[in-house]
Amino acid sequence: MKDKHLDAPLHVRGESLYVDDVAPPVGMLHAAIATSPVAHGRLLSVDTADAEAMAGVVAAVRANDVPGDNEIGPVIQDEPLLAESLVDFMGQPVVLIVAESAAIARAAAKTVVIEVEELEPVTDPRVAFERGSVIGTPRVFASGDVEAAWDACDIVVSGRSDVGGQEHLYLETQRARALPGEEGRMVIFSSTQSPYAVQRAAAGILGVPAHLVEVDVKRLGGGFGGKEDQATAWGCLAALAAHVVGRPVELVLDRVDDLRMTGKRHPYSADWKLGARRDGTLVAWDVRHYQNSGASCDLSLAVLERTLFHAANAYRIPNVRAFGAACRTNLPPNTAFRGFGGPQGMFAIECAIAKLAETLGMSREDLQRKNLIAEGDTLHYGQVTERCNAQRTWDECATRNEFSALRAEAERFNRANTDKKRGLAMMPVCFGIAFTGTFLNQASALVHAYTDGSVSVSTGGVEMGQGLTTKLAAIAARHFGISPGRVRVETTNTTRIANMSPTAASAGTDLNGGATMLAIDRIKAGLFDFLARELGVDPGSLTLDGDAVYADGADTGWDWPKLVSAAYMNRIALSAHAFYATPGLHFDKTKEHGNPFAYHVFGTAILGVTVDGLRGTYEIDTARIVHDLGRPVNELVDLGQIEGALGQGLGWMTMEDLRYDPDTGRLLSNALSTYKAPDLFATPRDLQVTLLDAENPVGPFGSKAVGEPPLMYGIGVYFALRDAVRGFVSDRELRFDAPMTPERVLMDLYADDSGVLDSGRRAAE
Ligand code: MTE
Ligand code: LUZ
Ligand code: MOS
Repeated sequence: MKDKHLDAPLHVRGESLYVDDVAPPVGMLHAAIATSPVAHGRLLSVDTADAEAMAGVVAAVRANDVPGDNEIGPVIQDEPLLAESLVDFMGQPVVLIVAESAAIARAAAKTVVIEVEELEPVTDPRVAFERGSVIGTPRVFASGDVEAAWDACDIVVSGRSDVGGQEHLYLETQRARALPGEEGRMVIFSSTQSPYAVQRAAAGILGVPAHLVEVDVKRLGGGFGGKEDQATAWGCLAALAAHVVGRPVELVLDRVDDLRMTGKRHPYSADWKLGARRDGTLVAWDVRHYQNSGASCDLSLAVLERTLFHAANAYRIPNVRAFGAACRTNLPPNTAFRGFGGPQGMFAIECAIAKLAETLGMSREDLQRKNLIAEGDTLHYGQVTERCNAQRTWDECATRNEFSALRAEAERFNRANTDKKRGLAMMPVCFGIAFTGTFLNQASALVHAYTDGSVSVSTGGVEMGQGLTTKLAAIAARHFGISPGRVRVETTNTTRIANMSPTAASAGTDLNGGATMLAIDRIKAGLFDFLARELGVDPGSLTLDGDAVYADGADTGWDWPKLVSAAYMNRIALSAHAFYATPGLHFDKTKEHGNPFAYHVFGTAILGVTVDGLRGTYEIDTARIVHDLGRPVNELVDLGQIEGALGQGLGWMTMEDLRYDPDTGRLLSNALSTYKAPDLFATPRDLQVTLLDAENPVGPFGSKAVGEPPLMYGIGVYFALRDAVRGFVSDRELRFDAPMTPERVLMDLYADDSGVLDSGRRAAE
């Protein structure tokens, strides 16, 4: 199906409603936050007298106003909602000011005087690790015997790679609105990927049972992982304020506050060793990942786990040892971001492969192709690949796009030009689909058919722009056998769906689509039993297609509206709730082996760039992708996901330069003037996506998840840039340090080891 995203007309006309577009309830107040001025310290005093004296200020809320537990950590309880005695990152919430307008609240928050005794902040994960500042315990995923394998290698390369964080930059900044009701009820409208996380945390903060808190989500103006867990604090703060003042309260972060107060993609530093035989066959991979987790756990341990799952990307390596440590630093807690640690894991192995190729004098592509996983290979965490399309997507990508011709053309260009050089890279991706925390792979749906034939579907899935609503409506219509216009997907609400998992891990369609189909099965079974009695046929002979009911393929004269209204008159249920749990998943954390994923998504991209050797600037000319989506539920929506993910991935690898002051922990890239995000002009002009002809028996209607995997094609851009830089300086040692900003390119071309630029240097080489 190629239908448009259901929200597209609303977005274009500006009619889509977000949290604060709904008319405010009578008496609603606004909140703003006073935050820690330092990255690490002890609170000495907090003076809110000036703020409270301002006209229009209603309350100043502190940690001791929390009626329940002042604690919102999702995995480890290490995160206070409002700071009590210690502050662990700059921008950490300390006081909540509630006022008649957002402008007054913000102005008042600025007058709060927070006195601290400063403690030394740590911003570097390696320093944190040396000092034993580690969250949880380090994990090691291993297969074979790495130590014993080095002897079997003809060549071993080692090195270090560093990769930066990334700002989510959702268009809609974090926000929530809380409405107190009777008997302690609190209704929260939140921009969250995880309504249940907000409900659970807010109930804990308010000290009430979860059933007193209702969370409702219509849609998000983007989440990208940044609202998988980190929408919770703002929902809780709005609820706390509403509880204290007994009136509705809205909390909206402006862009600058959102940038400095929220966590981002985790920066990683890695040490590695890769061993191979002379012909390029990989033998052993040893990698140590130091994750910059920020000040509290948040989702860091789950992110780290996925880094270790994807530590070998799509390559067959018989001996693997992947170590990972979540290193606690004094930065805002880093969090989920599209790919969830997978991209950082893949970046390190791709760096090692680049170095090995250079050392062997082999092309990077030959080395990659030679070692791609195949059907039936056992991955280093014990899962055996099924319907493995790694080699298929690679070969189709290389052949269809005539990679060798592209290579020859780039070489011709590079011989003819001295100031500009072209670079190429291929990037294979193998990404596991399922939450790595097995218990999260569950979902429910509540489906109603009304007597007029219209249908309402509620699930725990959140629409964040990815088109989940569009795909769920299509799945429901198709599974019923009714026309798509009859189906409406409702808001995501904790009273209709309990204990929902976040919409994340790219699994939104699989999980919520799976539950929706089960609920529809129940309704249809009841309807067909009823109709079979009416018609005197076997219920198994009945089918619905395009609103018409058939018996053994022959028209019965019954259609959908007639069926539901007749069923209603005969007291047949027209509603059903169903529960779905992804089958076949298990993982043994004591052995770090198991079957964590329902399946893998495969694909390969060719990336091409042109670098200007005088300016360090570049253009991303080409992205040609062959991607495995199975049989997409909505091809147009999924193509949008692939293109958007690529854009986000190449931004991370090239221009998005997230910087904190290493000494003070202050965010330096704290506005869109200092943090550059890709726009349309960064999109490759030659962008071609081809879908692999493949089927996925375990996805809805044969489809595969789409959201995250294509982000990792962006990693190929880094290696295409490196390839182009190699065209200028063929045998200089180059660092592995992403993002490859134009500044970094210039450093690679002209700087000596101490970082001093020398314009004569390149000419001399
Ligand atoms: N696409 C849009 N437009 N906006 C988003 O916030 N989030 C991404 C991806 N695509 C996102 C998006 C992330 S991080 C994930 S995990 C998936 O969508 C989540 O949705 P799904 O599970 O329904 O694919
Ligand atoms: N969230 C999570 C995720 O809790 N577990 C995961 O495995 C995951 N993967 C991707 C994105 N979010
Ligand atoms: Mo996406 S990082 O799973 O929200």
